[in-house]
Amino acid sequence: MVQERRRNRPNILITGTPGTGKTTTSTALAESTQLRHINIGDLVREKKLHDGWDDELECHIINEDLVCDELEDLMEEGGNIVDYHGCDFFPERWFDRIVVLQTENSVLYDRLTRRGYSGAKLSNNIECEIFQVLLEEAKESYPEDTVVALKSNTIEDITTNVATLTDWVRNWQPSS
Ligand code: DAT
Repeated sequence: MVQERRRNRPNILITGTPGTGKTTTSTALAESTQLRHINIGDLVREKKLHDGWDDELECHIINEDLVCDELEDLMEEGGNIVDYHGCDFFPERWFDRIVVLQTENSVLYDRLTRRGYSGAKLSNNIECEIFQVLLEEAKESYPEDTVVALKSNTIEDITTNVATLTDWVRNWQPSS
């Protein structure tokens, strides 16, 4: 059995389809709470925690075990905002809050097109959002009362979400 250890600051996972605003939201939240922002995509590239490049999906093939090993000590310490478009391979015990960002299809389409996505990469991501893949994945992987879905269509949504999450961080207390 894995022994529960107490952390003094919470760990938050910000997830959602690419383009829903995870990095923008995490950056602003890290600034307002002084928590540490960990962008998994950047970490995988910087520390080469992957098994090469997937030509079809046009992304690195993430090595989930290496990522989890890399993060274990930091997560145990607490005070992290993890930013990634997947959530089912992290240990459940790591997170106190799982935030799933959601964006209307037409808005997301424009954002991803502007980012240079096209063809299968674009349609896969739009489908991922239509079918609420990340919300389902989060609900299957974590206790339901720790998962929250937040709209991320406009800049005002980001401001509201960051304010709500900042309040939550300030009020968070370690479980006894
Ligand atoms: P992600 O990290 O989920 O891939 P991002 O934070 O990089 O997303 O945002 C992608 C682009 O969309 C970026 O140019 C900022 C913009 N954006 C994200 N969320 C937004 C929102 N709620 N309102 C307006 N623009 C947003």
